[in-house]
Amino acid sequence: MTSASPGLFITFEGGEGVGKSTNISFCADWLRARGIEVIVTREPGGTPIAETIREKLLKAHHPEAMDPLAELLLMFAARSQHIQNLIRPALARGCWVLCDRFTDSTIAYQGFGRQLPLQQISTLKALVQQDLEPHCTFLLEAPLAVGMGRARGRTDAAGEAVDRFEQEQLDFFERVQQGFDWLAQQESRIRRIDAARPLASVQQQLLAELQTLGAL
Ligand code: T5A
Repeated sequence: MTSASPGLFITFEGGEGVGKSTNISFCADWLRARGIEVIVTREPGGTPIAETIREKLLKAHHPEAMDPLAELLLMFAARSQHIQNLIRPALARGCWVLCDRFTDSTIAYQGFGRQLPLQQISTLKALVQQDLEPHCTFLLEAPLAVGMGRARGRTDAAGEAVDRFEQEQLDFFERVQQGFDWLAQQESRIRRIDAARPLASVQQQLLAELQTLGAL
């Protein structure tokens, strides 16, 4: 978080289907019931231009393969738009911003998954984020089979097709998971949440964590 921002910036991270959207919504409702102004947003996306970039990034089939560096640059292009037009203004107004994925996902998916150099990501991160860092990150962790099974159950129930990332092979997702594990060891802002447990138990831990963040 920037030192000038009165709001809190909280990100939710983890692999496919671990429960980020479900739990962001739960945390937002809980905070709003306590009179806190909350904005829920996501990456890639969050503003009209960033959502357009998201469509290109997630679209399962293109007439050509997406170059990994182009994918990385698009993630940061969407992020720049999101930070400038939504995240920073909201924090400056004193809102809490709850964001479904942020740069930790880029490190895990493009850095570890696609095996792009972490130095390139670090350079882009400095350019795009400057002094902005999440105040706190909840890393939802579950075995791959659990998360992917939940994600598949949700897309089947909604009649949706799998996106471009969900088409990847198991070894890609294993590297992504190693990336999140590595990040959790580097960054003290990351709080690990065992998301394989029943939802009520996951949410109990999230509330306990939220209560440590402010005078709630
Ligand atoms: N990406 C993103 C990058 O490669 N680089 C980047 O920099 C960024 C920002 C985004 C894709 O983009 C990639 C990563 C992604 O592949 P997305 O649609 O945001 O795509 O994909 P996911 O984050 O995977 O979203 P999902 O909606 O699939 O997963 P969630 O949000 O983690 O899971 P959720 O809440 O939808 O839950 C899934 C199902 O499980 C149930 C829920 O009810 C739901 O049905 N569930 C539980 N069931 C039992 N017990 C629990 N504890 C449960 N928690 C949830």
